[in-house]
Amino acid sequence: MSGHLSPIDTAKFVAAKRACDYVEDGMRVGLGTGSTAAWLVRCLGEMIQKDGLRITGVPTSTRTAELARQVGITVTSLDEARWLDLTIDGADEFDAELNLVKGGGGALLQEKIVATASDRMIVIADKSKQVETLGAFPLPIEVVPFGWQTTKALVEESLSSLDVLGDSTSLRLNGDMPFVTDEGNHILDLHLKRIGNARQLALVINQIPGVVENGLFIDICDIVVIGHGNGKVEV
Ligand code: ABF
Repeated sequence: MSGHLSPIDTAKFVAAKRACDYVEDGMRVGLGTGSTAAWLVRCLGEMIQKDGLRITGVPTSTRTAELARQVGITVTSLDEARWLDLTIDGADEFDAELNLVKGGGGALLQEKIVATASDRMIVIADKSKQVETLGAFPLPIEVVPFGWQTTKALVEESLSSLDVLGDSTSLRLNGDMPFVTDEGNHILDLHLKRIGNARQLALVINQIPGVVENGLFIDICDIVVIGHGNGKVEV
């Protein structure tokens, strides 16, 4: 399955493969979104085919649901599963406290709900996602379409009192049209450069009417599995 991979794909693949060690027979597993999580889904599919692994997967996006079904994972909804043993997902950034920025793929809302409903969350990532301070990656905020320009203005205004660098936000586009999430919402990307107090920022943003959720995952991730381009893995 891994064939001839570029260093970046090798890093993603080895992280995903290593995270499979945490998956046990009979588990209910949250399946993340993104290219690293796609490697995980393929690896789990192989374990189902080759080793007879039995798991139930709860996907965090329609993309992941489609891939999971293709590789033979039994898929169910979170409402059906209620609580999960484990969620494995990618990230855009993680710091030493295992705080994350997620949502570059636009699936942050389902990702956060699923991860929060899990006994354990494991992030799989290539080394480039590790940062000293969060914020270089634009922070995604999912907002309802109604009045999104007002919501955007309120988000920008709220930043003036916070420990962040930068205050510009942009509406995420899909071609010429606003990007639409699986839940029918839009995404604002906050270009902050540096997030000094991620916990405070997450709380303040989520209090603004029109904001559904933000891409900061605080106290949710338990383990980060880091893949390197040379095939090495750190946990
Ligand atoms: C999901 O996919 C997102 O939360 C994150 O934005 C993205 C990471 O993508 P990739 O694994 O392709 O870098 O995990």
